Amino acid sequence: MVNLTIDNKVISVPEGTTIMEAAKTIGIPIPKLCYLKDINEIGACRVCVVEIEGKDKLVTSCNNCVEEGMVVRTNSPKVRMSRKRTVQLILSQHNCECAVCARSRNCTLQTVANDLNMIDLPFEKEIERIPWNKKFPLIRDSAKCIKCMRCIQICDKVQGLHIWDVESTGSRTTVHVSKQRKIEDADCALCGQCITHCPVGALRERDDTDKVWAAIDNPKKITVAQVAPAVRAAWGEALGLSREEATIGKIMDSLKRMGVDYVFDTTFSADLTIMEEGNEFLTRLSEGQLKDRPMFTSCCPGWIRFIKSQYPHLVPQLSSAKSPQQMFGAVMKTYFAKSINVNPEDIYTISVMPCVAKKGECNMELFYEEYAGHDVDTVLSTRELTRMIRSAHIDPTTLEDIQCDELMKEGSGAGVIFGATGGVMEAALRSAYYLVTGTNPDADAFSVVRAKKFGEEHVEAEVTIKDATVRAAVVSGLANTRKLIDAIERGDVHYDFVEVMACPGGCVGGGGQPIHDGEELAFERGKNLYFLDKNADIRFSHENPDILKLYADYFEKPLSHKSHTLLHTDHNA
Ligand code: HC1
Ligand code: SF4
Repeated sequence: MVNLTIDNKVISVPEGTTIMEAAKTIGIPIPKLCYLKDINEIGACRVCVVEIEGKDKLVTSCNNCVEEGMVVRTNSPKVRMSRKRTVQLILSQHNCECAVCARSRNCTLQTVANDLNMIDLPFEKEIERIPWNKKFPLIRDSAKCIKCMRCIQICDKVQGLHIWDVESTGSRTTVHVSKQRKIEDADCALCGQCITHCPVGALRERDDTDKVWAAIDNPKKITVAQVAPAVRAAWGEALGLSREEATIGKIMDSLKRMGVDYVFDTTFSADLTIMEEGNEFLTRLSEGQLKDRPMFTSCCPGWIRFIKSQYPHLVPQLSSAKSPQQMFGAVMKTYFAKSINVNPEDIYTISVMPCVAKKGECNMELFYEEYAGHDVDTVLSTRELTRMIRSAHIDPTTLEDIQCDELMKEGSGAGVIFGATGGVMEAALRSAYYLVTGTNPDADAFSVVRAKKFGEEHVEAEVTIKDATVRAAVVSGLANTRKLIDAIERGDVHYDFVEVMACPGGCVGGGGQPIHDGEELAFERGKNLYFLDKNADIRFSHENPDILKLYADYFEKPLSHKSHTLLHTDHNA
Protein backbone atom coordinates (compact mmCIF):
# COMPACT_ATOMS: atom_id res chain seq x y z
CA MET A 1 0.00 0.00 0.00
CA VAL A 2 1.07 3.58 -0.64
CA ASN A 3 0.40 6.35 1.87
CA LEU A 4 -0.25 9.87 0.61
CA THR A 5 -2.21 13.04 1.30
CA ILE A 6 -4.83 14.42 -1.04
CA ASP A 7 -6.43 17.76 -0.18
CA ASN A 8 -5.31 17.38 3.44
CA LYS A 9 -6.72 13.86 3.79
CA VAL A 10 -4.28 11.08 4.54
CA ILE A 11 -5.07 7.93 2.60
CA SER A 12 -3.61 4.58 1.77
CA VAL A 13 -4.17 2.97 -1.64
CA PRO A 14 -2.65 0.02 -3.51
CA GLU A 15 0.55 0.57 -5.45
CA GLY A 16 -0.13 1.40 -9.11
CA THR A 17 -3.25 3.44 -8.34
CA THR A 18 -3.46 6.64 -10.36
CA ILE A 19 -3.84 9.93 -8.53
CA MET A 20 -7.28 10.34 -10.11
CA GLU A 21 -8.42 6.93 -8.84
CA ALA A 22 -6.97 7.60 -5.40
CA ALA A 23 -8.86 10.91 -5.19
CA LYS A 24 -12.06 9.17 -6.24
CA THR A 25 -11.80 6.77 -3.30
CA ILE A 26 -12.25 9.73 -0.94
CA GLY A 27 -15.03 11.34 -2.94
CA ILE A 28 -12.96 13.85 -4.90
CA PRO A 29 -14.00 13.72 -8.56
CA ILE A 30 -11.17 15.29 -10.54
CA PRO A 31 -12.61 16.75 -13.77
CA LYS A 32 -11.51 15.15 -17.02
CA LEU A 33 -12.28 15.22 -20.72
CA CYS A 34 -10.16 12.75 -22.64
CA TYR A 35 -9.70 9.99 -20.04
CA LEU A 36 -11.36 6.63 -20.63
CA LYS A 37 -10.27 3.87 -18.30
CA ASP A 38 -7.93 1.33 -19.95
CA ILE A 39 -8.67 2.84 -23.36
CA ASN A 40 -7.51 6.45 -23.40
CA GLU A 41 -5.11 7.31 -20.59
CA ILE A 42 -2.97 9.79 -22.48
CA GLY A 43 -3.41 12.95 -20.43
CA ALA A 44 -4.05 14.92 -23.62
CA CYS A 45 -6.69 17.36 -22.44
CA ARG A 46 -4.79 18.39 -19.27
CA VAL A 47 -8.05 19.18 -17.48
CA CYS A 48 -7.21 16.64 -14.78
CA VAL A 49 -3.97 18.32 -13.66
CA VAL A 50 -3.11 18.44 -9.95
CA GLU A 51 -0.35 20.09 -7.92
CA ILE A 52 2.20 17.97 -6.09
CA GLU A 53 4.15 19.45 -3.23
CA GLY A 54 7.79 19.94 -4.18
CA LYS A 55 7.16 19.86 -7.95
CA ASP A 56 7.09 22.96 -10.13
CA LYS A 57 5.00 21.51 -12.90
CA LEU A 58 1.42 20.38 -12.57
CA VAL A 59 0.89 16.71 -13.44
CA THR A 60 -1.99 14.92 -15.12
CA SER A 61 -3.76 12.78 -12.53
CA CYS A 62 -5.25 10.22 -14.97
CA ASN A 63 -1.93 8.67 -15.94
CA ASN A 64 0.39 9.36 -13.03
CA CYS A 65 0.52 6.96 -10.12
CA VAL A 66 0.60 7.70 -6.42
CA GLU A 67 3.95 7.68 -4.60
CA GLU A 68 4.75 7.15 -0.94
CA GLY A 69 4.51 10.42 1.01
CA MET A 70 3.07 12.38 -1.93
CA VAL A 71 1.11 15.51 -1.02
CA VAL A 72 -1.46 16.30 -3.70
CA ARG A 73 -3.70 19.35 -4.14
CA THR A 74 -6.51 18.93 -6.63
CA ASN A 75 -7.94 22.43 -6.34
CA SER A 76 -5.12 24.87 -5.53
CA PRO A 77 -5.12 28.37 -7.12
CA LYS A 78 -2.44 27.17 -9.54
CA VAL A 79 -4.57 24.15 -10.54
CA ARG A 80 -7.69 26.24 -10.92
CA MET A 81 -5.96 28.82 -13.10
CA SER A 82 -4.39 26.18 -15.32
CA ARG A 83 -7.62 24.24 -15.67
CA LYS A 84 -9.55 27.36 -16.55
CA ARG A 85 -6.99 28.42 -19.16
CA THR A 86 -6.99 24.90 -20.66
CA VAL A 87 -10.77 24.86 -20.98
CA GLN A 88 -10.75 28.38 -22.43
CA LEU A 89 -8.29 27.22 -25.09
CA ILE A 90 -10.44 24.17 -25.87
CA LEU A 91 -13.54 26.36 -26.12
CA SER A 92 -11.67 28.75 -28.42
CA GLN A 93 -11.74 25.98 -31.01
CA HIS A 94 -15.17 24.63 -30.18
CA ASN A 95 -18.50 25.59 -31.65
CA CYS A 96 -20.41 26.49 -28.50
CA GLU A 97 -23.96 26.49 -29.86
CA CYS A 98 -25.09 24.48 -26.86
CA ALA A 99 -28.77 25.35 -27.28
CA VAL A 100 -28.89 23.44 -30.56
CA CYS A 101 -26.60 20.55 -29.69
CA ALA A 102 -27.77 16.93 -29.27
CA ARG A 103 -25.49 16.63 -26.24
CA SER A 104 -26.70 19.73 -24.43
CA ARG A 105 -27.32 18.83 -20.75
CA ASN A 106 -25.24 15.70 -21.25
CA CYS A 107 -21.92 17.17 -22.42
CA THR A 108 -18.75 16.78 -20.40
CA LEU A 109 -17.23 19.97 -21.79
CA GLN A 110 -20.35 21.94 -20.90
CA THR A 111 -20.27 20.50 -17.37
CA VAL A 112 -16.56 21.16 -16.87
CA ALA A 113 -16.92 24.74 -18.15
CA ASN A 114 -20.00 25.36 -15.98
CA ASP A 115 -18.31 23.86 -12.93
CA LEU A 116 -15.36 26.19 -13.47
CA ASN A 117 -17.84 29.08 -13.46
CA MET A 118 -16.79 30.19 -16.93
CA ILE A 119 -19.16 32.86 -18.10
CA ASP A 120 -16.93 34.75 -20.54
CA LEU A 121 -14.67 33.62 -23.34
CA PRO A 122 -11.58 35.75 -23.82
CA PHE A 123 -10.99 34.64 -27.44
CA GLU A 124 -12.56 35.57 -30.72
CA LYS A 125 -13.16 32.43 -32.70
CA GLU A 126 -13.48 31.32 -36.23
CA ILE A 127 -14.09 27.64 -36.57
CA GLU A 128 -13.93 25.80 -39.84
CA ARG A 129 -16.40 22.98 -40.40
CA ILE A 130 -15.38 19.97 -42.48
CA PRO A 131 -18.32 19.08 -44.76
CA TRP A 132 -20.17 15.87 -43.88
CA ASN A 133 -22.87 13.78 -45.56
CA LYS A 134 -25.88 14.50 -43.32
CA LYS A 135 -27.81 11.60 -44.82
CA PHE A 136 -25.36 9.08 -43.35
CA PRO A 137 -26.60 7.51 -40.08
CA LEU A 138 -23.45 8.65 -38.24
CA ILE A 139 -22.86 12.40 -38.19
CA ARG A 140 -19.61 14.11 -37.28
CA ASP A 141 -19.36 17.82 -36.55
CA SER A 142 -15.70 18.79 -36.78
CA ALA A 143 -16.45 22.17 -35.23
CA LYS A 144 -17.34 20.41 -31.98
CA CYS A 145 -14.36 18.03 -31.87
CA ILE A 146 -12.03 18.64 -28.92
CA LYS A 147 -9.33 16.23 -30.14
CA CYS A 148 -9.56 14.05 -27.07
CA MET A 149 -8.83 10.97 -29.26
CA ARG A 150 -11.46 8.83 -27.55
CA CYS A 151 -13.21 7.94 -30.85
CA ILE A 152 -9.90 6.87 -32.37
CA GLN A 153 -9.04 4.73 -29.38
CA ILE A 154 -12.44 3.06 -28.94
CA CYS A 155 -12.62 2.23 -32.63
CA ASP A 156 -9.03 0.91 -32.70
CA LYS A 157 -8.88 -0.94 -29.39
CA VAL A 158 -12.44 -2.14 -28.78
CA GLN A 159 -13.84 -2.40 -32.29
CA GLY A 160 -10.58 -3.00 -34.23
CA LEU A 161 -11.76 -1.00 -37.21
CA HIS A 162 -9.49 2.11 -37.36
CA ILE A 163 -12.14 4.36 -38.89
CA TRP A 164 -10.80 7.55 -37.28
CA ASP A 165 -7.37 9.16 -37.34
CA VAL A 166 -5.62 12.41 -36.59
CA GLU A 167 -5.30 14.76 -39.54
CA SER A 168 -3.11 17.89 -40.08
CA THR A 169 -0.70 19.35 -37.55
CA GLY A 170 -0.35 22.19 -35.04
CA SER A 171 -3.46 24.26 -34.39
CA ARG A 172 -5.10 22.68 -37.45
CA THR A 173 -4.89 19.20 -35.92
CA THR A 174 -8.22 17.45 -36.06
CA VAL A 175 -9.76 14.00 -36.17
CA HIS A 176 -11.24 12.75 -39.39
CA VAL A 177 -12.02 9.53 -41.25
CA SER A 178 -8.70 7.71 -41.65
CA LYS A 179 -6.81 7.43 -44.94
CA GLN A 180 -8.67 10.53 -46.15
CA ARG A 181 -11.69 8.41 -47.00
CA LYS A 182 -15.28 9.52 -46.94
CA ILE A 183 -17.24 7.85 -44.14
CA GLU A 184 -19.46 6.08 -46.68
CA ASP A 185 -16.35 4.46 -48.19
CA ALA A 186 -14.71 3.50 -44.91
CA ASP A 187 -15.58 0.15 -43.36
CA CYS A 188 -17.59 1.73 -40.54
CA ALA A 189 -19.81 -0.88 -38.87
CA LEU A 190 -22.08 1.89 -37.58
CA CYS A 191 -21.89 0.41 -34.09
CA GLY A 192 -21.97 3.96 -32.71
CA GLN A 193 -19.42 3.25 -29.98
CA CYS A 194 -17.54 6.41 -31.00
CA ILE A 195 -20.73 8.36 -30.29
CA THR A 196 -21.32 6.90 -26.84
CA HIS A 197 -17.69 7.52 -25.92
CA CYS A 198 -17.48 11.09 -27.29
CA PRO A 199 -17.51 13.57 -24.38
CA VAL A 200 -19.15 16.29 -26.51
CA GLY A 201 -21.49 16.62 -29.49
CA ALA A 202 -18.88 15.99 -32.19
CA LEU A 203 -20.45 12.63 -33.00
CA ARG A 204 -24.11 11.75 -33.05
CA GLU A 205 -26.69 9.65 -34.86
CA ARG A 206 -28.70 11.19 -37.73
CA ASP A 207 -31.81 12.64 -36.14
CA ASP A 208 -34.91 11.11 -37.73
CA THR A 209 -37.48 12.38 -35.26
CA ASP A 210 -38.98 14.87 -37.75
CA LYS A 211 -39.76 12.04 -40.16
CA VAL A 212 -41.69 10.28 -37.42
CA TRP A 213 -43.60 13.42 -36.42
CA ALA A 214 -44.49 13.94 -40.10
CA ALA A 215 -45.79 10.37 -40.40
CA ILE A 216 -47.81 10.75 -37.19
CA ASP A 217 -49.33 13.96 -38.56
CA ASN A 218 -50.09 12.44 -41.96
CA PRO A 219 -53.76 11.32 -41.90
CA LYS A 220 -53.11 8.89 -44.74
CA LYS A 221 -50.56 6.89 -42.75
CA ILE A 222 -51.16 4.33 -40.04
CA THR A 223 -48.11 4.49 -37.80
CA VAL A 224 -46.97 1.23 -36.26
CA ALA A 225 -44.05 1.15 -33.83
CA GLN A 226 -41.88 -1.56 -32.31
CA VAL A 227 -39.52 -1.22 -29.36
CA ALA A 228 -36.34 -3.30 -29.11
CA PRO A 229 -35.53 -5.50 -26.10
CA ALA A 230 -32.55 -3.43 -24.92
CA VAL A 231 -34.39 -0.10 -24.94
CA ARG A 232 -36.39 -1.05 -21.83
CA ALA A 233 -33.17 -1.48 -19.87
CA ALA A 234 -31.94 2.06 -20.51
CA TRP A 235 -34.55 4.59 -21.69
CA GLY A 236 -35.39 5.79 -18.17
CA GLU A 237 -31.77 6.73 -17.46
CA ALA A 238 -32.03 9.92 -19.50
CA LEU A 239 -35.41 10.85 -18.04
CA GLY A 240 -34.62 10.40 -14.37
CA LEU A 241 -36.66 7.22 -13.96
CA SER A 242 -35.34 4.35 -11.88
CA ARG A 243 -34.93 0.92 -13.47
CA GLU A 244 -38.09 -0.30 -11.72
CA GLU A 245 -40.09 2.71 -12.90
CA ALA A 246 -38.89 2.62 -16.51
CA THR A 247 -41.03 -0.23 -17.80
CA ILE A 248 -41.67 -1.20 -21.40
CA GLY A 249 -45.40 -0.48 -20.87
CA LYS A 250 -44.58 3.17 -20.20
CA ILE A 251 -42.65 3.43 -23.48
CA MET A 252 -45.78 2.13 -25.19
CA ASP A 253 -47.85 4.78 -23.39
CA SER A 254 -45.41 7.52 -24.47
CA LEU A 255 -45.65 6.42 -28.11
CA LYS A 256 -49.44 6.36 -28.00
CA ARG A 257 -49.53 9.77 -26.33
CA MET A 258 -47.33 11.11 -29.13
CA GLY A 259 -49.90 9.84 -31.61
CA VAL A 260 -48.54 6.47 -32.81
CA ASP A 261 -51.49 4.30 -33.83
CA TYR A 262 -50.25 0.80 -32.92
CA VAL A 263 -47.42 -0.22 -30.60
CA PHE A 264 -45.57 -3.52 -30.37
CA ASP A 265 -42.59 -5.05 -28.63
CA THR A 266 -39.72 -6.42 -30.75
CA THR A 267 -39.55 -9.38 -28.36
CA PHE A 268 -42.46 -10.77 -30.40
CA SER A 269 -40.34 -10.90 -33.53
CA ALA A 270 -37.28 -12.01 -31.57
CA ASP A 271 -39.40 -15.10 -30.87
CA LEU A 272 -40.21 -15.33 -34.56
CA THR A 273 -36.48 -15.10 -35.36
CA ILE A 274 -35.82 -18.00 -33.00
CA MET A 275 -38.39 -20.11 -34.81
CA GLU A 276 -36.81 -19.42 -38.19
CA GLU A 277 -33.14 -19.33 -37.19
CA GLY A 278 -33.49 -22.28 -34.80
CA ASN A 279 -34.99 -24.43 -37.53
CA GLU A 280 -32.38 -23.24 -40.01
CA PHE A 281 -29.61 -24.16 -37.58
CA LEU A 282 -31.00 -27.65 -36.98
CA THR A 283 -31.32 -28.17 -40.74
CA ARG A 284 -27.74 -27.06 -41.38
CA LEU A 285 -26.52 -29.22 -38.48
CA SER A 286 -28.35 -32.34 -39.64
CA GLU A 287 -27.26 -31.84 -43.24
CA GLY A 288 -23.62 -31.70 -42.13
CA GLN A 289 -23.12 -28.17 -43.47
CA LEU A 290 -21.34 -27.06 -40.30
CA LYS A 291 -18.39 -29.44 -40.43
CA ASP A 292 -15.65 -26.82 -40.63
CA ARG A 293 -17.37 -23.58 -40.09
CA PRO A 294 -20.17 -22.43 -37.82
CA MET A 295 -23.46 -20.77 -38.61
CA PHE A 296 -23.36 -17.14 -37.46
CA THR A 297 -26.31 -15.17 -36.10
CA SER A 298 -27.56 -12.39 -38.34
CA CYS A 299 -29.56 -10.04 -36.14
CA CYS A 300 -26.88 -7.40 -35.52
CA PRO A 301 -26.41 -5.08 -38.50
CA GLY A 302 -23.11 -3.79 -37.10
CA TRP A 303 -21.81 -7.35 -37.28
CA ILE A 304 -23.29 -7.82 -40.78
CA ARG A 305 -21.45 -4.73 -42.01
CA PHE A 306 -18.28 -6.00 -40.33
CA ILE A 307 -18.35 -9.51 -41.82
CA LYS A 308 -19.16 -8.13 -45.27
CA SER A 309 -16.19 -5.77 -45.25
CA GLN A 310 -13.67 -7.83 -43.25
CA TYR A 311 -14.51 -11.48 -43.98
CA PRO A 312 -16.64 -11.48 -47.15
CA HIS A 313 -15.89 -15.15 -47.82
CA LEU A 314 -17.72 -16.03 -44.57
CA VAL A 315 -20.98 -14.31 -45.54
CA PRO A 316 -22.59 -17.61 -46.66
CA GLN A 317 -22.14 -18.83 -43.06
CA LEU A 318 -24.59 -16.20 -41.82
CA SER A 319 -28.07 -17.33 -40.97
CA SER A 320 -30.38 -16.15 -43.73
CA ALA A 321 -32.91 -14.99 -41.14
CA LYS A 322 -33.62 -11.27 -41.17
CA SER A 323 -33.20 -9.52 -37.84
CA PRO A 324 -36.22 -9.22 -35.51
CA GLN A 325 -36.48 -5.55 -36.49
CA GLN A 326 -36.80 -6.38 -40.19
CA MET A 327 -39.02 -9.42 -39.62
CA PHE A 328 -41.41 -7.33 -37.57
CA GLY A 329 -41.55 -4.64 -40.26
CA ALA A 330 -42.36 -7.26 -42.89
CA VAL A 331 -45.06 -8.80 -40.71
CA MET A 332 -46.55 -5.37 -39.91
CA LYS A 333 -46.88 -4.54 -43.60
CA THR A 334 -48.44 -7.89 -44.51
CA TYR A 335 -50.12 -10.01 -41.83
CA PHE A 336 -50.96 -7.07 -39.58
CA ALA A 337 -51.98 -4.73 -42.44
CA LYS A 338 -54.35 -7.41 -43.69
CA SER A 339 -55.84 -7.87 -40.22
CA ILE A 340 -56.79 -4.19 -40.02
CA ASN A 341 -57.76 -4.06 -43.68
CA VAL A 342 -55.17 -1.54 -44.77
CA ASN A 343 -52.81 -1.52 -47.77
CA PRO A 344 -49.14 -2.11 -46.92
CA GLU A 345 -48.17 1.25 -48.47
CA ASP A 346 -50.41 3.04 -45.96
CA ILE A 347 -48.56 1.51 -43.04
CA TYR A 348 -45.60 3.54 -41.72
CA THR A 349 -43.29 1.41 -39.59
CA ILE A 350 -41.12 2.90 -36.88
CA SER A 351 -38.62 1.11 -34.69
CA VAL A 352 -37.08 2.30 -31.49
CA MET A 353 -33.67 0.69 -31.21
CA PRO A 354 -30.60 0.99 -28.98
CA CYS A 355 -28.64 1.06 -32.19
CA VAL A 356 -27.23 3.29 -34.93
CA ALA A 357 -26.57 0.47 -37.43
CA LYS A 358 -30.30 -0.30 -37.53
CA LYS A 359 -30.69 3.05 -39.34
CA GLY A 360 -28.63 1.50 -42.11
CA GLU A 361 -30.23 -1.94 -41.88
CA CYS A 362 -33.70 -0.51 -42.59
CA ASN A 363 -32.61 0.32 -46.15
CA MET A 364 -33.18 -3.40 -46.81
CA GLU A 365 -35.96 -3.80 -49.34
CA LEU A 366 -39.19 -5.67 -48.81
CA PHE A 367 -40.58 -7.87 -51.55
CA TYR A 368 -44.18 -8.85 -51.05
CA GLU A 369 -45.40 -10.32 -54.28
CA GLU A 370 -43.68 -7.34 -55.83
CA TYR A 371 -41.38 -4.63 -54.50
CA ALA A 372 -43.13 -3.13 -51.51
CA GLY A 373 -40.74 -0.50 -50.14
CA HIS A 374 -39.07 -1.20 -46.84
CA ASP A 375 -39.85 -3.42 -43.87
CA VAL A 376 -39.05 -0.53 -41.57
CA ASP A 377 -39.51 3.09 -42.60
CA THR A 378 -37.71 4.90 -39.80
CA VAL A 379 -35.44 3.83 -36.97
CA LEU A 380 -35.10 5.95 -33.87
CA SER A 381 -32.39 5.44 -31.30
CA THR A 382 -33.23 5.25 -27.59
CA ARG A 383 -31.82 8.78 -27.33
CA GLU A 384 -34.18 10.04 -30.05
CA LEU A 385 -37.13 8.44 -28.25
CA THR A 386 -36.26 10.35 -25.08
CA ARG A 387 -35.83 13.57 -27.08
CA MET A 388 -39.30 13.04 -28.58
CA ILE A 389 -40.79 12.43 -25.14
CA ARG A 390 -39.24 15.68 -23.97
CA SER A 391 -40.32 17.65 -27.01
CA ALA A 392 -43.87 16.35 -26.60
CA HIS A 393 -43.78 17.77 -23.05
CA ILE A 394 -44.66 14.43 -21.57
CA ASP A 395 -43.83 14.25 -17.89
CA PRO A 396 -42.26 10.78 -17.61
CA THR A 397 -43.59 10.37 -14.07
CA THR A 398 -47.15 10.49 -15.44
CA LEU A 399 -46.66 7.60 -17.89
CA GLU A 400 -48.66 4.47 -17.26
CA ASP A 401 -48.06 0.85 -18.04
CA ILE A 402 -50.04 -0.09 -21.08
CA GLN A 403 -50.05 -3.27 -23.11
CA CYS A 404 -49.10 -3.77 -26.72
CA ASP A 405 -51.82 -3.95 -29.32
CA GLU A 406 -53.62 -7.15 -30.18
CA LEU A 407 -52.46 -9.80 -32.64
CA MET A 408 -48.75 -9.47 -31.82
CA LYS A 409 -49.02 -8.67 -28.15
CA GLU A 410 -46.90 -11.36 -26.56
CA GLY A 411 -43.14 -11.66 -26.24
CA SER A 412 -41.29 -14.31 -24.27
CA GLY A 413 -38.46 -13.93 -21.78
CA ALA A 414 -36.29 -15.59 -24.41
CA GLY A 415 -37.06 -12.64 -26.70
CA VAL A 416 -36.24 -10.13 -23.96
CA ILE A 417 -32.71 -11.48 -23.42
CA PHE A 418 -31.86 -10.89 -27.10
CA GLY A 419 -30.75 -7.47 -25.90
CA ALA A 420 -27.80 -8.85 -23.88
CA THR A 421 -24.76 -10.67 -25.24
CA GLY A 422 -25.46 -14.43 -25.21
CA GLY A 423 -29.22 -13.91 -25.22
CA VAL A 424 -29.84 -14.90 -28.82
CA MET A 425 -27.82 -18.08 -28.35
CA GLU A 426 -29.58 -18.98 -25.10
CA ALA A 427 -33.02 -18.34 -26.60
CA ALA A 428 -32.12 -20.42 -29.68
CA LEU A 429 -30.81 -23.31 -27.58
CA ARG A 430 -33.98 -23.36 -25.44
CA SER A 431 -36.12 -23.80 -28.56
CA ALA A 432 -33.68 -26.06 -30.45
CA TYR A 433 -33.82 -28.43 -27.47
CA TYR A 434 -37.61 -28.49 -27.69
CA LEU A 435 -37.61 -28.95 -31.46
CA VAL A 436 -35.28 -31.94 -31.21
CA THR A 437 -36.63 -33.65 -28.09
CA GLY A 438 -40.28 -32.55 -28.00
CA THR A 439 -39.90 -31.43 -24.37
CA ASN A 440 -38.74 -28.22 -22.80
CA PRO A 441 -35.39 -28.03 -21.05
CA ASP A 442 -35.17 -26.19 -17.75
CA ALA A 443 -35.50 -22.55 -18.85
CA ASP A 444 -32.11 -21.75 -17.31
CA ALA A 445 -30.38 -24.86 -18.62
CA PHE A 446 -28.24 -22.87 -21.07
CA SER A 447 -27.37 -19.88 -18.89
CA VAL A 448 -23.73 -20.95 -19.24
CA VAL A 449 -23.56 -18.81 -22.41
CA ARG A 450 -24.22 -15.60 -20.46
CA ALA A 451 -21.42 -13.09 -19.93
CA LYS A 452 -19.85 -13.23 -16.48
CA LYS A 453 -18.47 -9.69 -16.67
CA PHE A 454 -18.25 -6.73 -19.02
CA GLY A 455 -15.57 -6.91 -21.70
CA GLU A 456 -15.10 -10.69 -21.64
CA GLU A 457 -13.35 -11.89 -24.81
CA HIS A 458 -15.90 -14.57 -25.60
CA VAL A 459 -17.91 -17.36 -23.98
CA GLU A 460 -17.99 -20.90 -25.27
CA ALA A 461 -20.01 -23.95 -24.28
CA GLU A 462 -20.73 -27.48 -25.42
CA VAL A 463 -24.38 -28.30 -25.11
CA THR A 464 -25.92 -31.73 -25.47
CA ILE A 465 -29.26 -31.99 -27.22
CA LYS A 466 -30.34 -35.62 -27.45
CA ASP A 467 -27.55 -37.33 -29.43
CA ALA A 468 -25.98 -34.16 -30.74
CA THR A 469 -23.37 -31.93 -29.17
CA VAL A 470 -23.65 -28.30 -30.13
CA ARG A 471 -20.43 -26.31 -29.86
CA ALA A 472 -21.55 -22.77 -29.21
CA ALA A 473 -19.64 -19.51 -28.91
CA VAL A 474 -20.80 -16.01 -28.03
CA VAL A 475 -18.82 -12.86 -28.65
CA SER A 476 -19.44 -9.11 -28.45
CA GLY A 477 -17.24 -6.20 -29.48
CA LEU A 478 -15.69 -6.29 -32.92
CA ALA A 479 -12.02 -6.55 -31.88
CA ASN A 480 -13.01 -9.63 -29.84
CA THR A 481 -14.94 -10.88 -32.85
CA ARG A 482 -11.90 -10.51 -35.11
CA LYS A 483 -9.81 -12.55 -32.67
CA LEU A 484 -12.43 -15.28 -32.52
CA ILE A 485 -12.90 -15.47 -36.28
CA ASP A 486 -9.15 -15.56 -36.86
CA ALA A 487 -8.96 -18.50 -34.44
CA ILE A 488 -11.78 -20.25 -36.32
CA GLU A 489 -10.04 -19.58 -39.63
CA ARG A 490 -6.75 -21.00 -38.34
CA GLY A 491 -8.59 -24.11 -37.17
CA ASP A 492 -7.63 -23.50 -33.53
CA VAL A 493 -11.28 -23.69 -32.45
CA HIS A 494 -14.37 -25.37 -33.87
CA TYR A 495 -17.93 -24.27 -33.34
CA ASP A 496 -21.33 -25.07 -34.80
CA PHE A 497 -23.14 -21.90 -33.85
CA VAL A 498 -21.69 -18.48 -33.06
CA GLU A 499 -23.54 -15.41 -31.82
CA VAL A 500 -21.94 -12.08 -32.64
CA MET A 501 -23.02 -8.67 -31.40
CA ALA A 502 -21.00 -5.66 -32.49
CA CYS A 503 -21.41 -3.64 -29.32
CA PRO A 504 -19.60 -4.68 -26.14
CA GLY A 505 -22.16 -6.43 -23.93
CA GLY A 506 -24.67 -6.63 -26.80
CA CYS A 507 -27.48 -4.20 -27.62
CA VAL A 508 -27.78 -3.05 -24.01
CA GLY A 509 -24.44 -1.35 -24.66
CA GLY A 510 -25.57 -0.18 -28.09
CA GLY A 511 -24.43 2.98 -29.81
CA GLY A 512 -27.93 4.49 -29.62
CA GLN A 513 -28.35 4.16 -25.86
CA PRO A 514 -28.23 6.99 -23.29
CA ILE A 515 -24.69 8.25 -22.70
CA HIS A 516 -22.99 8.25 -19.31
CA ASP A 517 -19.58 9.71 -19.86
CA GLY A 518 -16.97 6.99 -19.43
CA GLU A 519 -19.28 4.61 -17.56
CA GLU A 520 -20.00 1.20 -19.06
CA LEU A 521 -23.51 0.19 -18.06
CA ALA A 522 -24.05 -2.71 -20.47
CA PHE A 523 -23.55 -5.41 -17.87
CA GLU A 524 -25.96 -3.81 -15.37
CA ARG A 525 -28.58 -3.29 -18.06
CA GLY A 526 -28.12 -6.90 -19.17
CA LYS A 527 -28.82 -8.11 -15.62
CA ASN A 528 -32.12 -6.25 -15.81
CA LEU A 529 -33.08 -8.18 -18.96
CA TYR A 530 -32.20 -11.50 -17.29
CA PHE A 531 -34.36 -10.47 -14.33
CA LEU A 532 -37.28 -9.75 -16.67
CA ASP A 533 -36.78 -13.13 -18.36
CA LYS A 534 -36.68 -14.96 -15.04
CA ASN A 535 -40.01 -13.41 -14.10
CA ALA A 536 -41.70 -13.72 -17.48
CA ASP A 537 -44.85 -15.83 -17.88
CA ILE A 538 -43.51 -17.34 -21.11
CA ARG A 539 -39.83 -18.21 -21.31
CA PHE A 540 -39.69 -20.12 -24.59
CA SER A 541 -40.12 -18.55 -28.03
CA HIS A 542 -41.96 -21.63 -29.28
CA GLU A 543 -44.61 -21.14 -26.58
CA ASN A 544 -45.52 -17.58 -27.60
CA PRO A 545 -49.25 -17.98 -28.47
CA ASP A 546 -49.21 -15.05 -30.92
CA ILE A 547 -46.30 -16.65 -32.78
CA LEU A 548 -48.15 -19.98 -32.94
CA LYS A 549 -51.18 -18.13 -34.31
CA LEU A 550 -49.01 -16.32 -36.86
CA TYR A 551 -47.78 -19.66 -38.20
CA ALA A 552 -51.23 -21.23 -38.10
CA ASP A 553 -52.93 -18.32 -39.87
CA TYR A 554 -50.22 -17.02 -42.15
CA PHE A 555 -46.77 -18.56 -42.50
CA GLU A 556 -47.87 -22.18 -42.14
CA LYS A 557 -44.54 -23.32 -40.66
CA PRO A 558 -40.96 -22.11 -40.14
CA LEU A 559 -38.90 -22.00 -43.34
CA SER A 560 -42.04 -22.17 -45.49
CA HIS A 561 -42.05 -20.48 -48.88
CA LYS A 562 -43.81 -17.46 -47.44
CA SER A 563 -41.37 -17.32 -44.51
CA HIS A 564 -38.49 -17.36 -46.95
CA THR A 565 -39.99 -14.50 -48.92
CA LEU A 566 -40.72 -12.24 -45.99
CA LEU A 567 -38.49 -13.32 -43.12
CA HIS A 568 -35.22 -14.29 -44.79
CA THR A 569 -32.72 -12.45 -46.95
CA ASP A 570 -29.72 -13.07 -49.14
CA HIS A 571 -26.82 -11.41 -47.34
CA ASN A 572 -24.73 -11.71 -50.50
CA ALA A 573 -27.11 -9.46 -52.40
FE1 HC1 B 1 -31.09 -5.65 -30.66
FE2 HC1 B 1 -32.38 -7.43 -31.92
S1 HC1 B 1 -31.49 -7.72 -29.83
S2 HC1 B 1 -30.38 -6.62 -32.61
O1 HC1 B 1 -29.52 -5.77 -30.11
O2 HC1 B 1 -31.96 -9.18 -32.49
O3 HC1 B 1 -30.92 -2.99 -31.92
O4 HC1 B 1 -32.38 -4.69 -28.23
O5 HC1 B 1 -33.89 -5.06 -31.39
O6 HC1 B 1 -33.59 -6.64 -34.57
O7 HC1 B 1 -35.04 -8.36 -30.82
C1 HC1 B 1 -30.94 -3.96 -31.36
C2 HC1 B 1 -31.82 -4.92 -29.10
C3 HC1 B 1 -32.92 -5.69 -31.34
C4 HC1 B 1 -33.19 -7.00 -33.55
C5 HC1 B 1 -34.08 -8.02 -31.29
FE1 SF4 C 1 -26.83 -2.45 -33.02
FE2 SF4 C 1 -27.03 -4.22 -31.05
FE3 SF4 C 1 -25.43 -4.70 -33.09
FE4 SF4 C 1 -24.80 -2.76 -31.40
S1 SF4 C 1 -24.91 -4.98 -30.91
S2 SF4 C 1 -24.68 -2.65 -33.63
S3 SF4 C 1 -26.83 -2.01 -30.82
S4 SF4 C 1 -27.65 -4.52 -33.15
